[in-house]
Amino acid sequence: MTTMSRDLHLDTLAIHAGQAPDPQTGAVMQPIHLSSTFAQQGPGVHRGFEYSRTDNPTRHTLEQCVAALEGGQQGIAFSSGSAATSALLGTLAPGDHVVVSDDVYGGTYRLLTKVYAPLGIEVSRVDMTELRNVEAVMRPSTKLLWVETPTNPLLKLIDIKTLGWLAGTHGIRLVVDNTFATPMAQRPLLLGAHAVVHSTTKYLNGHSDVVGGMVVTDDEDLAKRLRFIQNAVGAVPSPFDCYLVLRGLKTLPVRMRQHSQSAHSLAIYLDAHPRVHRVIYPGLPTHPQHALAARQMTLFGGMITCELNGGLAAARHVLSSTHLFTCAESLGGVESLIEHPASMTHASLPAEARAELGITDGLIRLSVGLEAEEDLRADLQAALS
Ligand code: P1T
Repeated sequence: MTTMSRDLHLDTLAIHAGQAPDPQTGAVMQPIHLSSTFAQQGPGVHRGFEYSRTDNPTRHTLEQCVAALEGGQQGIAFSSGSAATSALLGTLAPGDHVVVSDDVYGGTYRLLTKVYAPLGIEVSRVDMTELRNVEAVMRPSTKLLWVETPTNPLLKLIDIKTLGWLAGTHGIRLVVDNTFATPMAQRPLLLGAHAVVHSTTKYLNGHSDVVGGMVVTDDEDLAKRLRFIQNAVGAVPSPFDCYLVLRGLKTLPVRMRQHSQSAHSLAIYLDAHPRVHRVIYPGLPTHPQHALAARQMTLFGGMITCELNGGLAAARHVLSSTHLFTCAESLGGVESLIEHPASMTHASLPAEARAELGITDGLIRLSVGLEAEEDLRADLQAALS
């Protein structure tokens, strides 16, 4: 299935890639292989599986499915998005330099500065919406460009094709965290990225009941090193979690279309609301990189960030007044969530960095779920009144 997969549509791949009815029983759905170990005919003679930390059939299927969706050859699954990020950073050596976009998930910034910087990895944070900012900080020791697009939480758009070209001319790698967009909205490997990272916790699973991560790459050498880290460190997802993500993936295309449609209309509604200072949504013509969004993305996604008039007090009021939008960290589930980046997801960013970026106390982030859009609008309307 995965060898034919490139010619099929994403809607089809989401359901079938890496999956065929079980040859022994005919089961149409993938079995959950809970076994931690696998019988060998003799020492080292086996059917591809020895021990579940090293490889597991359910995990293997998930890796193939996500790789096909991203248009890549190799998927390597981890027990969280942060573990996937850490595995990629673990391929670096002391003295290596990483350029990271200034607006990234707080936990990614924390990993870089609090775990990898003390081990000798050098980090430059820049606004990657301008190519010249990246070029200005690159050094002979630069090994990775690390991009989120849209960024978390400010939904800035970064040009993957241009940065893929820049990385290529320097013989280094471009990593794109595709958690917010998903392959339904953009496929970074096809635009020149060397690896894609996901928190599968979010849209790929889509039901807020799994924590997981994934890296997809066509780079054989990188894949080999990541598989080594996957096995040696052992931050692997359980077979049950892999099954849940596989199950979630089957509806990813329909979910993403609906998330995007509802988010787009709510963004338009919020943009006209007198209590809202500004709305950031890639699909709005007022978004500073709207033209890039239209070029690079096939859907604008389900995330909206907006700044309320009235600062922290207004944000607190809205977050404690909505009923359908639950105040919680995370995103990408069928249910709508609302959060306050400054005190929740991005609290690990130093206050000066937050201020410099514009993560103000009045900023709120919405993950628009699959409830009726009219009900979500009424919920926001009541909370804003
Ligand atoms: O939570 P975990 O599965 O470890 O994934 C980390 C991660 C990586 N990349 C991006 C873009 C993310 O948004 C996250 C996690 N983000 C949240 C929990 C959040 O609410 O933004």
